[in-house]
Amino acid sequence: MPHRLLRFAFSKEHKEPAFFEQPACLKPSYDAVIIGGGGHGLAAAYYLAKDHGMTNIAVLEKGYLGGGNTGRNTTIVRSNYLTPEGVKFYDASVKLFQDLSEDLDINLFYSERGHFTLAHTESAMRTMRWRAEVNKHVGVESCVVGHEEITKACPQLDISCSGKAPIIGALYHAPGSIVRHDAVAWGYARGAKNLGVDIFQSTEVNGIDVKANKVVGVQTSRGYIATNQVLSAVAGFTPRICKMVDLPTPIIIQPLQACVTEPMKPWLDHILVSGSLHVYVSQSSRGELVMGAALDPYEMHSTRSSLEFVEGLSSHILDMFPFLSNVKIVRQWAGMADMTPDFAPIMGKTPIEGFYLDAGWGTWGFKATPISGKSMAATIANDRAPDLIHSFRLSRFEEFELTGEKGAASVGH
Ligand code: FAD
Ligand code: PYC
Repeated sequence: MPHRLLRFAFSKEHKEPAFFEQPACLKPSYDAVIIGGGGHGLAAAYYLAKDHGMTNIAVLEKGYLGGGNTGRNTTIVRSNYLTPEGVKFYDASVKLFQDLSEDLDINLFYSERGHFTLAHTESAMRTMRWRAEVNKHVGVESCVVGHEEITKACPQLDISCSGKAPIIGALYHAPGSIVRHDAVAWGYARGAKNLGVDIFQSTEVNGIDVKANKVVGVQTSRGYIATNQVLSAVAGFTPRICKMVDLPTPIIIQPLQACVTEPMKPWLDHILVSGSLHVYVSQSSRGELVMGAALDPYEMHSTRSSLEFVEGLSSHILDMFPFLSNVKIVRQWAGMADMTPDFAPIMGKTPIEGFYLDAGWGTWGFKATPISGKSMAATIANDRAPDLIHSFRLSRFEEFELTGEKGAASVGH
């Protein structure tokens, strides 16, 4: 073990500089408690303080900030969705992302790359045309391109995919970007803290007290908090938190895996997604290829990653880029994706007064971090959800008004 690490581990005098200090203890009561120190919970805290002047707020994180799906995702930001409601919502997020480094005063390495969703069949091309038309109608830059344009943008790609699944065209979305995911969590955390929000790591919520259908308090591993407003922003842990207030949701948890290669000189400018081969890839600012595949096809509450995943993914990536055969995969991991039946999130008020839900982010929620934070902050401050998230209300499932986004989900399902 490096000497420096040991020195800091055993010494009380040589504290590592902290990005921000944590208060010594919980206050007995807060105006609102946010469960989950991922991007969504932290962004909601930041906008509650910034947009609505609500600062008597606690964010409780059972692990460390960004240690959930926020720090496990493959950082793709885009708004080329299928429904007009989805496109408008994610477009508002892309716009917030474009100025976020400046707003939070932290370099998020926001990098606009252009995003290709590759089509290998005529029926996939039909979906691309559909998405392009909806996107353009709402003012989002997307168009259908032929294989010549894909080859021009990415000459390294074997357009025939080793003869197995020739690419015939793609949906091209110029604003598609990547951004450093953990910095998004840190930036929102520091911003919220500087505005007066209390953030506690290693603090688990074990129970939520409800009296006469109203939230009255939260039991935590650090003690009890009296509060009338609780936001659950816990992604893969949503069913556990909802059980605490007896609230059924249609969410199921499935693992989603990803991996990175050793770093290489920059060669891949764009983000490429293949719906048929169920793989996607981009190159990070460090030079690693960041890659992922389809959801694991079973419910499992675990972040275990498998050999089967890297084998399947590698074989498909090699169909697209045979020259990568000697490149090493250096890390793989998994996150717990909170999947909804219509591939759209669940946001807003619930039948329990004072209990708000920001969930159902499945494989697609990182890109929504800024706008979900802003929308949930408005929902809590006004006790009313903004129109922008009306299509994502929990009650849509009993009203048979689903917001079908399966055709725009990047990874296979
Ligand atoms: P999280 O970041 O998971 O935060 C929730 C937090 O709640 C966790 O830190 C957890 O520890 C905490 N928590 C849970 N229970 C408790 C409790 N009882 N008490 C206190 N704290 C608790 N989306 C995209 O848009 N683009 C992508 O490219 C993309 N790629 C992905 C790749 C992978 C491999 C995975 C797994 C997901 C991907 N996603 C992507 C989805 C995205 O990561 C998530 O939807 C998003 O990060 C959810 O953020 P969050 O803040 O809601 O949840
Ligand atoms: O939503 O763009 C996305 C995405 C890519 C990989 C996982 N999710």
